[in-house]
Amino acid sequence: MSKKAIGFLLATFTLVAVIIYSVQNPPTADAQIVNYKSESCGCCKMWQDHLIDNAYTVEGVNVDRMDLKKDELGVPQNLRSCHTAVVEGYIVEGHVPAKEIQRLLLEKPDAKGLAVPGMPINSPGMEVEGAPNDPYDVIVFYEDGRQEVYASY
Ligand SMILES: [Cu+2]
Repeated sequence: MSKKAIGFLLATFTLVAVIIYSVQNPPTADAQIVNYKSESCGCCKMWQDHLIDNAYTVEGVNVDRMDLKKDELGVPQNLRSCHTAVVEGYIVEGHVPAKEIQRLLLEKPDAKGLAVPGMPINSPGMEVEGAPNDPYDVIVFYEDGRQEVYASY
């Protein structure tokens, strides 16, 4: 085999190894999520468990005044829910599915964050056995006030 052919094979093997590695270790796998919540909030805790089940590292931080925390982080009034999380500089407000956080971290839009306003029944962490699903949108919001539908459930 020529040196060139060996070089080509090595390059190919390296590329394949890198691809396999990145598929098995998506960039979100070691994303640190800090979740601000009230100590008494059960669904906030259930949402954290949903993230942990999806291989995120979550630190829950109990806050006395969530309204002040949301003011400080700049969560728009109309998008507010129970907990407010921060991941890689993005705000994640409310019961956003882990899948959409993964998409956010892959696409890295020039946005401020994602939100699921309110607390829709059967969104992650809001499971109610036997209750019909509340349809809901995941909203992406921007520094300049723009808000768009990111995903619909
Ligand atoms: Cu909640």
